[in-house]
Amino acid sequence: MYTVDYSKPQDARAAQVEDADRLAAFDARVAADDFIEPKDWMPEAYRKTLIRQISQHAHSEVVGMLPEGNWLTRAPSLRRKAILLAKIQDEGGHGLYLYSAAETLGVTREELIEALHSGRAKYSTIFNYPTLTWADIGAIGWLVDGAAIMNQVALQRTSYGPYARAMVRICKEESFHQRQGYEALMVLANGTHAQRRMAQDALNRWWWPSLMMFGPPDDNSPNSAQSIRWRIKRETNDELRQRFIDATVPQAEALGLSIPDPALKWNEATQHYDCGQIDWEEFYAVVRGEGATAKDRIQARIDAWEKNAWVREAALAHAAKRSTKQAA
Ligand code: BYC
Repeated sequence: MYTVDYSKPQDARAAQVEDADRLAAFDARVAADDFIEPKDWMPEAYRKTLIRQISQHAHSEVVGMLPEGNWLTRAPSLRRKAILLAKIQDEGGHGLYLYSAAETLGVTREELIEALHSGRAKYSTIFNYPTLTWADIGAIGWLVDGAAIMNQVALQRTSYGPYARAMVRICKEESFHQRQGYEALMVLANGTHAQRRMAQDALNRWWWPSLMMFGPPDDNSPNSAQSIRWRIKRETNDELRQRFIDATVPQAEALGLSIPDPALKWNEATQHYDCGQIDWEEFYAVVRGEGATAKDRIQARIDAWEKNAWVREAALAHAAKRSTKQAA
């Protein structure tokens, strides 16, 4: 059994001690855009990197249910409530596909959950921001799911088969999430003065944290170079962030809302938007779990795990009873 280990992989040099032929064959398959499958040989550092990234992705999906769940009982109409409920259930499903993909690498679900609860595993910084108004639910769909799709479309071509296949379905669902968020904000942006102000305030608070979702800048991203070589990551943090900015600015203009960045400007020469400086101090503070929201998020997950233990026990007892009957 593989024990979950979030320490840094030793980089490709550690793999040199492993069988050189198998390593060469592995590298050739990755270079040929072949998928690596669970039973295939893989360098230990590749396995570790995948477990880290896939499980952190799974944790993000599940922790991401919490800020939205906060608004389920306060959705402004039955229609909005049904949509939000469906979206949150989708996120739970994404977590399950991703935990299952991580388990194919030899780690157990319990080990992964323990790493989240003990704070050893990370989850996306974006979910440590509070949802203060209904407009935040629209902003999460539009910006947070929008940023997630930008990253996940690229991950459909990641080199590990189970992760790539999980992404295909996740991307389909995320595009519905992005559209429902945009549509909810469009209603507010075209509504009363107070609703419009609420939409602008949500954009002001979610814009910069959404840009941080893509991770640190490329020159300060310790995992990127190796992950790109292994084709776990297909594009860099900065490339994906830029693509998101370029796609989202015209969407904000269509809503009649202003991006809270005075330095934002179309650059004719590069054919991209230039933007202001991201507050990386804030990003690293949120990654370290500073602030009350992070503690609440983890406590909510621990409470859910402990209070619902009876469901897991009942399911396991039922499965054991069925297999005893079948054996008799
Ligand atoms: N938050 O070397 P780097 C969703 C960490 S959820 C926290 O660039 P890497 C949704 C990073 O882990 C979508 N930590 O790392 C759900 C690393 O620390 P460790 C979530 C971050 O892995 C519900 C360190 O910073 N999507 O869609 O090469 C409702 C250095 O970074 C963050 C995914 O998880 C962050 N934002 O690249 C609505 C996508 N960024 O682990 C929506 C899959 C960086 O070395 N993940 N760190 O201690 C990825 O693509 C990559 O893991 C990342 C980071 C681009 C996020």
